[in-house]
Amino acid sequence: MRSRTRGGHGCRQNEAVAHRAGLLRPGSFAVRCCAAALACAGAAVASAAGNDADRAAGAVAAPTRTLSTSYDFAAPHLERRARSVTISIPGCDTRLRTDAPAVPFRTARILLPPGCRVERVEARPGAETRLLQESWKPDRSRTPLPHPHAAAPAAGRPAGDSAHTPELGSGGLYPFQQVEPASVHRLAGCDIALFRVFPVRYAPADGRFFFSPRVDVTVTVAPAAQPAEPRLAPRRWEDVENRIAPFVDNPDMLEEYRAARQELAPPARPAVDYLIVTTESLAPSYQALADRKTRAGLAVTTETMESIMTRFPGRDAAEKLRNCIRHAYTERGIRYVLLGGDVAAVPCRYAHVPRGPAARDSRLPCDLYFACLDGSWNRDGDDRWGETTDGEGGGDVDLLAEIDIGRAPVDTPAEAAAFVEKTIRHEDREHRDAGAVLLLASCLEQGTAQGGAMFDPLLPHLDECAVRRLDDRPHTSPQWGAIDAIRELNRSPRLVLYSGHGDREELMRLSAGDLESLSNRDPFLLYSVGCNPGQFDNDAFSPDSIGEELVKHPRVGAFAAILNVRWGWYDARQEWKYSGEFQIKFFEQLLAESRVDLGTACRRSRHEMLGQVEAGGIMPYRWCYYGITLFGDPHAAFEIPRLAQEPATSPE
Ligand SMILES: [Ca+2]
Ligand SMILES: [Ca+2]
Ligand SMILES: [Ca+2]
Repeated sequence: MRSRTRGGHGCRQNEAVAHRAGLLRPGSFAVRCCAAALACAGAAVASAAGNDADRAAGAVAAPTRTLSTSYDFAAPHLERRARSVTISIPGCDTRLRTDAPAVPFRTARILLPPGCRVERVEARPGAETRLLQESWKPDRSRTPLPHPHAAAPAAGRPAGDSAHTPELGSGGLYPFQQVEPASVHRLAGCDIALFRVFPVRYAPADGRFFFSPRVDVTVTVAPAAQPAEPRLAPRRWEDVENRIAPFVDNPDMLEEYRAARQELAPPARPAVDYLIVTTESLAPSYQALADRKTRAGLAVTTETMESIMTRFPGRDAAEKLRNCIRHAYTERGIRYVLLGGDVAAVPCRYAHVPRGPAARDSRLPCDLYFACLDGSWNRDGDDRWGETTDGEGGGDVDLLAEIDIGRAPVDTPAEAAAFVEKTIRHEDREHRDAGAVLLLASCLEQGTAQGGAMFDPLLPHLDECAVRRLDDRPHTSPQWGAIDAIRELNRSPRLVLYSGHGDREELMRLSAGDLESLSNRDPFLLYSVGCNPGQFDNDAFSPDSIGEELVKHPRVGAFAAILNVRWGWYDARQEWKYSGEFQIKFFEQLLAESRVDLGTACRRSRHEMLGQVEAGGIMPYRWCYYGITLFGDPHAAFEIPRLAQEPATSPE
């Protein structure tokens, strides 16, 4: 059976629809918004709502209100290992903190009323809690491992990682509470609060597990301080609604935003869908792409960095560029941005995720900065963008993207022309072997860990494809090399996935010199979870990173690639954790509709992972969130052949 209940974007929307119709699909979690609470939430109410005695006595009512939501959970699946039990629930992710019990959770996403903040959140079992298991130990999270090439992870813990001493809540249960706040993020000026809801809790004293098939969550909100800077006022409000409605658990709250929204004056300039940012010297090379997008029905405009530098405010080129994109979003309604140049032409912004003692270890070139347009991403104004307290009011930075973005990592008109030619060829001509998929996997240095294990959760999605593999399994030494990889790539697969170690100059066991042997007749889409092949901020080096070379190679190689700009991450026993989870979500998004844009699939898959993003410790999920980068046209569509099935509901 296809795993369509793992929390895909469309899936959530279906559930919301199912609930409103009174139908709940078996085998998945379900959401119930408390009608009474939401009705009561229609106006600001006192914490003791309706307490006339208090009002009569002149008591000042705290202007709080509550939002209530119920979450139903399918029965847990218990997998016993030698000394422990792994618990999973359809539709839930797993909370991983080193040395703490690995427990399933579901991310609750609550659209806050306009101008409100979270004051507190509470949860209680909505149905009888069951004893699930006795005298067993839960699987404990291991230290996450990076994918550095040919370097076995150092003994001990990486910098920033520390053993998690579980704090026990009432009754000696872990997690401490049944719900915990994760973060608050903003989508086009609307605040969405994320919480982790734990249906299973564990009593370390006697090894008992308790399962709550339903959890009722109550969020109390209060008026927030006026934001330091005005909220984004997007030109296309319908786009915002179409994105938020399937994403949150209480889409009815959009009504309040609709009511509070001021009617904007008619825009002076026509709307634009697709913005190309490049330089004066590269701009002519993108004309063919602009023409192609225009024929596809998009309104396209091009901005040059030379012009942006003189017309937009900002402390540096990256901030000026972001202000240009914000302006194009709010005034002209852009949906896609192509950053049409390598870092020397179109700047990058470094985001900060503390990792090691050297400052350079903690900096990731992060194009997400140009797609998540709420707030400044650097509230304290220092030289570190993207810190976990760099958002509005000291909270997290904005991690909900308003637009879809990709980068063409080109330096010369010839490279830009090669990129455009492959992009158009992919768009105009059906791949001659649409179902051809190549999976490349290498052994990992940590014990018996195998990159190939990362593909196993994906295989149900590839039922209708002709899958070929190069895989070291079950061996723990390389069983294939560059010659084999070139041979398979030259069979012209349409989709190539690589799971294993990489480096700036090595990917799929190929080095830059090997690329001269490529002769694939149709360009492919590449997704790699290995370290560093997308290290595009490398203009001090030549050639570029191997991922960039694959995308800009004339006529052959990839038309688009999704790559790590720095490390990828995995777990020694569950290799598909961390980077692999983002990859799985990406494919779920591709499968959610018949044709999905690559930029859209990247954005949605990130958003699906948002409940995992950490605010402390080693932060592998945040690392992935910042570092996974699309090199290619964000509007390029891609379709995976699949079994006939009922059409999924389109969230946009
Ligand atoms: Ca945002
Ligand atoms: Ca900062
Ligand atoms: Ca570069």
